[in-house]
Amino acid sequence: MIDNFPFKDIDPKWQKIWEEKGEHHTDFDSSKPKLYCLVMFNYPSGDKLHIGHCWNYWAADIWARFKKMHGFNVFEPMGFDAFGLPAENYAIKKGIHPAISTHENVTFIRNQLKRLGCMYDWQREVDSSQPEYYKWTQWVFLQLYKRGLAYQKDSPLNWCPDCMTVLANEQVLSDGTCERCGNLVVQRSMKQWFFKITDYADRLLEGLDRIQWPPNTTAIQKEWIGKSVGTSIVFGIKGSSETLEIFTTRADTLFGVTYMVLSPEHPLVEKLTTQGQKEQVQAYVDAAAHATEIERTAIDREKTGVFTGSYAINPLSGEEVPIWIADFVIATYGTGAVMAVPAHDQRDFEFAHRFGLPIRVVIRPPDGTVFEEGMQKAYTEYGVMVNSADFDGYPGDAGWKAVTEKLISMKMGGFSVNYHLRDWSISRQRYWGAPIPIVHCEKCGVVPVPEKDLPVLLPKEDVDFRPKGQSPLATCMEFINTTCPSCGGPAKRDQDTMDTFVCSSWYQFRYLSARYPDRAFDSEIANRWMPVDQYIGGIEHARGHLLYSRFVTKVFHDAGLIAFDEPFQRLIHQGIITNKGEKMAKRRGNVVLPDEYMDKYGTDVIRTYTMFMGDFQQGGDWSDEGIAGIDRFVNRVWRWAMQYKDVPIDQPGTFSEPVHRIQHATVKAVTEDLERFHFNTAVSRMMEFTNELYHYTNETPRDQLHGAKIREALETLLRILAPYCPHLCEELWSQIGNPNSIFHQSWPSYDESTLAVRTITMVVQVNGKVRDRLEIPAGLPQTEVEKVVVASEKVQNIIRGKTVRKIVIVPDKLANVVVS
Ligand code: ANZ
Ligand code: ZN
Repeated sequence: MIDNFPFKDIDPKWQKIWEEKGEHHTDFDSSKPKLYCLVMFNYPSGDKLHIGHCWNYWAADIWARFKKMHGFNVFEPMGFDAFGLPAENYAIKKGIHPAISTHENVTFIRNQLKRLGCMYDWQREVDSSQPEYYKWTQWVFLQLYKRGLAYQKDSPLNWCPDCMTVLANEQVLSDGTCERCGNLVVQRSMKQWFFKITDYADRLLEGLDRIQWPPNTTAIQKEWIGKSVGTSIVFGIKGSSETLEIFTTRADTLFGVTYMVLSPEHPLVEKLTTQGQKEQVQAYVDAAAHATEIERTAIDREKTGVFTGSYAINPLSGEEVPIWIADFVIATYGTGAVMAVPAHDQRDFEFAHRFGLPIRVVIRPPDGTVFEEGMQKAYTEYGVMVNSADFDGYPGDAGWKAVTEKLISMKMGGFSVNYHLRDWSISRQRYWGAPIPIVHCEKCGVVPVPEKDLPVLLPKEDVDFRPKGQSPLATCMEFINTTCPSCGGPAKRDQDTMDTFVCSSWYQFRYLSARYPDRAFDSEIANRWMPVDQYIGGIEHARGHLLYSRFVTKVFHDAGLIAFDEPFQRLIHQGIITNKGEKMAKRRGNVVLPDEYMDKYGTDVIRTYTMFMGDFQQGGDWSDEGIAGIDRFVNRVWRWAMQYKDVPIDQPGTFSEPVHRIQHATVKAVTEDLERFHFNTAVSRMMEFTNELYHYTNETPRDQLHGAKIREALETLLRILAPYCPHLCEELWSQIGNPNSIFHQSWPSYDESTLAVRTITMVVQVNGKVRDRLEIPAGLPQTEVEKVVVASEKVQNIIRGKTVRKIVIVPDKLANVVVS
């Protein structure tokens, strides 16, 4: 009886050997082809590593090991995205300084990570909260500043009253709540730092066609960038020299404008409001300031608005239409004002109904159907222009362009492109982040900190880091008071810190030069090692991190630092793991931690189980019963290997054709599955192969086993299982006498020609007389042949009622059933 896999000894044994030999330390100068496999780095918010993280990390590692065995020089780093709100909130809750609590969490998680059996190159670990790292985050800020891509402005922003900080648009959920704490986000106007990501809108769109990302993710980015091609139109104002510019995608509806709408924040609101309307308008503007953009633009929201008392003049018809204010118009999109066409825009239609404004049809369906009578909703399709003077009969697309041309000739408008993407707000009124490397001098104004003076250290002592609505750094005088780098006079440091998404926007570069003290990254290494070949992480980052990283990479490119301009060539997302069908969540108390399971079953079983649980990109359901099944499988492999690894390699014997065939078929299937991240189906194939090996060895006496073939089958199985079960396979690999790591072996190949089942015709006799011919697989074991022969209908007809004395078999040729 052979014992089960002694993982308690074997797991730490191999982890130690790998570490001592520097197995996972990537040699950047190796002549092998490079492969940069990156998984989104860990966010140490106070929670331990749970199975959701591991699912990601293991998938990445299995794929990377698979590629390593294909001869790639694999780089698989790991680090900590250690600044930011969750880490800081955790510290506040515990009453510990964030520097201390974050350090403790990082240490804890690093130890958990080291048990996972992944190929992390720990020599290149990064921690974004350490000065050696954030010095370079500040340097990134300065590069953007130098290029005019970092600027300050007063602007209405998302403010979370609970976290007491500004949030980027990407951090506000679609229901208007804070993604961190779930509280309702409000609007507040403040002076903030922004990165001008909008300058890159077109290139961020264009680049999507050059990378292999899930179509869903590129679609999300496209929509978020929201390129919109249309017309800007200038309206005159009755009795005033002011003009009102609007943006529209439907210039073909210009003759249907029956009123105009300004956003409550529009600069003309005060000027255009007449005496009689003042009070009403002021009340409305005040109320609008409290609603978030998401609430304001919700389609099902009841329309509200007020009349300013002024009128605009339609540049083509000369008609005068009333100017209203309504909060569904967003100050920061287009020009912050719209021409309203209630017959052809649903929002305008509802608004017109509510306030009794006229509705005029200027577009009809191409077949000319008249639909004004009892109109229930706006007709928003493209059609043909009607009631539009000289433009009647123009079809939609030609129509809006013709109207625009006309406006151009009158100098009352032009073609215009707008993006829904906004500049990235990066300043946070919080303590736990990289200080913004800017000094404010009374004489010189805004002065960047010279690169040689970086890092601007985050003061550790004597800072009351609890959120108060203004940055905690503002009250730390030793930090705030400084001298101006330009004139040497007294000056104050910027009191805000940077959004953590700035830290994570460039970490993929830092890994490559993690210990370089004198530069953020080495350009030559980056050009050789990037883009990242495979990036793995959550789709929830589609509008945030994945966009920011692309932006920053493009800026580096434009600054002449790198030759490429996309950071992540290939991307995949993990699915979601549930626990008995329920979403894993801390508040449900059903989050699975890997540690207790690795204690009970060993790392290899849990690695394999998580991959078997479901399709990596679709998700899976965790169950303890499922683990038991994989535990049986892994131990079956171990026991079989231990039992047959010593069969003399030169022992002649009979070999089973099906084993040979399944071996090749398994290698083929596993290879194809791993290439496409189908980790679960590959496990099933390896189980089938293992079953067939048992079948063969159960049927064949040990001294008749084919030594060389047994060894070949064993080595093949170990090599394809190694990415899943690295500890077990290393151990067996060394036990069968191989001096080097199994991961230095090449991935097994397969022979297509063996995959087809070869059949032979077996002649079947009863008492020496031919009764049947059967097509059966070649090399079928004796017992199987007997079953098939006796089951033949023709044989059955003759032997019924008689006794079978014996069956004589000439392999692959003839069977003679002897009856009496
Ligand atoms: C007149 C019109 C007539 C419009 C019609 C639509 C249909 P996208 O595709 O998103 O760019 N709009 C412009 N600026 C706005 C703002 N700041 N806040 C809210 N809405 C605004 O949409 C462009 C359309 O959104 C514009 O075209 C404008 O309404 C509205 F039959 O103008 B349209
Ligand atoms: Zn100065």
